[in-house]
Amino acid sequence: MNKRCIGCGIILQDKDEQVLGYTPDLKNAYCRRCFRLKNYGEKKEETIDDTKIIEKVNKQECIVFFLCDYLNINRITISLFKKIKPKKYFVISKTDTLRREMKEEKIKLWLKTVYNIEEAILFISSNPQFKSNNIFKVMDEEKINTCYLMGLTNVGKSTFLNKLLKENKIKKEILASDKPNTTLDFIKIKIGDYIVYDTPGFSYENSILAITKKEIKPISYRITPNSSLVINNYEFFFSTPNKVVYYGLVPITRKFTQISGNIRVNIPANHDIVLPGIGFLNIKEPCVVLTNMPNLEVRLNSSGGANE
Ligand SMILES: Nc1nc2c(ncn2[C@@H]2O[C@H](COP(=O)(O)OP(=O)(O)OP(=O)(O)O)[C@@H](O)[C@H]2O)c(=O)[nH]1
Ligand SMILES: [Mg+2]
Repeated sequence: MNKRCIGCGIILQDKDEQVLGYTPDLKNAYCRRCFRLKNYGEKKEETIDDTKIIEKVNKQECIVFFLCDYLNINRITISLFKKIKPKKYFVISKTDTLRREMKEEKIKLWLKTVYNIEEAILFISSNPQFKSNNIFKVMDEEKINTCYLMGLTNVGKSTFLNKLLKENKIKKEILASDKPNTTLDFIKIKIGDYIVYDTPGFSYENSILAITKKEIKPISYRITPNSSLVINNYEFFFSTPNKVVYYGLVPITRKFTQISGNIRVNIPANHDIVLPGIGFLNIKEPCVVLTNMPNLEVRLNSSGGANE
């Protein structure tokens, strides 16, 4: 049987240095890429075929835990979730990054109303100080012993699996990192009677993906008429006064000039402009925004009860 790299799941080979999975010695546990990523933080970009991953999982008899951190909940990730056919759970990962005032029940209700999520919603964190939903208990209830951890790259799939391994005193470590697409192939891990698969993460087609690591700290802005907010090449111009709260992971700047974008978007009161891979802007007052961001998603805000 082909031996797989414990770091990323790819089949190990000692024939071609230019091909993924290369190791000079097949006795090694890690391929050369993972060895270098682990020891020197080096990594080349790899592309993952989202459709193939979903097609493969859709043929399995299993449960899918679809991980998504709070800032990456948007119509792109939700549409990936909806393509998954086996029994699935929507799992909010990295709950240690949520503000303490946010209530799980309120977030659940918002996901149901705004994104029509009918499935059960769970909350997990890899931080040992935070209580996670027990996925093994869920598997017992469903009477299925195989599960797949799926989701965008960097949402914490491998870190969560490492937490499960540690809690079950299994000395194995899957590679987890700040770099996108750390996991390259399915990694099968047996924990007692359960089989947990780690999978390669999906990526946004036209967007960066900033990594949620610390508590999300909203930043409030009082918008003066005829000024803009600029985030990662995207500009949002307001002609009327407003109050905006930014929940995001990349720097935001203000500009007091008209912008280049000419797409007009109507924003109802307390709605978000969604910034895939970054977070969102919560716009408090109804307004028209001028922007250069195409296909903008506007949705009802969820503060999870934090702003009530
Ligand atoms: N604060 C916080 N950070 C986390 C948590 N889980 C993972 N991270 C961080 O998020 C980054 C990505 O974690 P990974 O476990 O490699 O993510 P992944 O989903 O396996 O990514 P791919 O293999 O690329 O699909 C790492 O820097 C982790 O330290 C968590 O529960 N809380
Ligand atoms: Mg991974």
